[in-house]
Amino acid sequence: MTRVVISGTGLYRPPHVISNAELVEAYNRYAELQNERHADAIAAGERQPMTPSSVEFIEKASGIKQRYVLVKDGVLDPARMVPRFEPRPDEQLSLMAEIAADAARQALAAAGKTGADVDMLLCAASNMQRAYPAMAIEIQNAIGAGGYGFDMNVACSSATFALEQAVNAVKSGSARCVLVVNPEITSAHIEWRDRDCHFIFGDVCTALVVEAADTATSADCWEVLGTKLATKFSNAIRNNFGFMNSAEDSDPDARDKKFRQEGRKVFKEVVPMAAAHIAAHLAALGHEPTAVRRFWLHQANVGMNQLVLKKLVDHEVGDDIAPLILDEYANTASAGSIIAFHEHRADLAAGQLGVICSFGAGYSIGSVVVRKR
Ligand code: CO8
Repeated sequence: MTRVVISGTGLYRPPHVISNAELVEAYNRYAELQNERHADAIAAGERQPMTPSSVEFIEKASGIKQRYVLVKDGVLDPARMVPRFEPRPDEQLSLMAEIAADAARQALAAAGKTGADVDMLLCAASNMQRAYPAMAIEIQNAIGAGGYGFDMNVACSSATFALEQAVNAVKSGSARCVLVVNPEITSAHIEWRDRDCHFIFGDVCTALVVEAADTATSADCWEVLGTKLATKFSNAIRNNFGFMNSAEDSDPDARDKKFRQEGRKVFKEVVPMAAAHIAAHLAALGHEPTAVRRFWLHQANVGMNQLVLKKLVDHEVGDDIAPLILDEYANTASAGSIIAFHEHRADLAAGQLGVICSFGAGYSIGSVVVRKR
């Protein structure tokens, strides 16, 4: 059986930072303006006043301290509360392809490869910039890759689900070198006017190179020992944005056309599922959770990750076992666990085990067990 490795990773980090203080100041000003505008309805008891957001709540409830965004313009304007992206002509590289190509080139350079070595490209993310042509094909063209590409979306688990497709393609011989990119432009699809979720997400793009061990030349290779995916339908994280919207005569700006969740329900339901999933995956491969040197977990909530780990190893673990990146990046949907892997693996020694695991909307859970070569 062909041994498969992750031989390089890349990370595109957007140029702008929004701190919690800036975010809360803009939101609270927006809420004040709304309350002034609807003062009569509020006084008549026909409408609830908007309540302010707070930095303390955000940091305590989630662990998020800031987020990166592609554009800052518009989000912090209380009269707008939506980022202002410049539309591009069809002849120009689209924004999603641009950030993906940047992360892809970094991953290829780390793997000692060029675009010409790639014969399969997966663009895996929570949102695609357009319906078609597939983003992956535009990125394939931008980096000079051959073979074929396609898009896939499993929300926060898009990257791990794509990793399984990449690993299987290399194992079966249908591809030699697969590039997985995860461009997450979350800022265009969250509701910045909803205090329950305005703090959650950040923009980023990650990339991974997957190839057969015998073609890999990088000194930093991670053998994939196994992948395990699971889904279970839930409406607790949902977004009704889609191509039927205008034909349904529904308001494209209505609240249900952006990210919505029942955060507490997600927390309670997903933690046990994720812990059981990782434990079962490791057991099937003949390993105990305590044998794992590092967990690169989905980055949605610091408390959530601590609980998943506590269920797995029966005691509290620190950053050394399960590094956190969401304080700096916020929740970057499918890219979160890959950012953690990208930034926190250099200190592991040959032979040590790690687990990349995502969990989120669907529900969906994906785990990838790797060993440093
Ligand atoms: N400031 C102050 N108070 C607030 C705020 C705020 N910003 N927001 C809520 N509150 C209040 C609430 O109104 C509530 O008040 P009350 O008690 O009076 O009703 C109180 O604070 C507590 O609210 P919650 O119960 O909602 O607070 P939690 O402690 O549960 O924290 C979290 C909320 C942080 C959202 C938490 O529940 C959480 O992180 N849950 C896990 C969520 C998760 O993992 N989701 C995964 C989603 S990501 C994913 O799958 C990708 C989807 C696709 C990405 C799309 C990209 C856009």
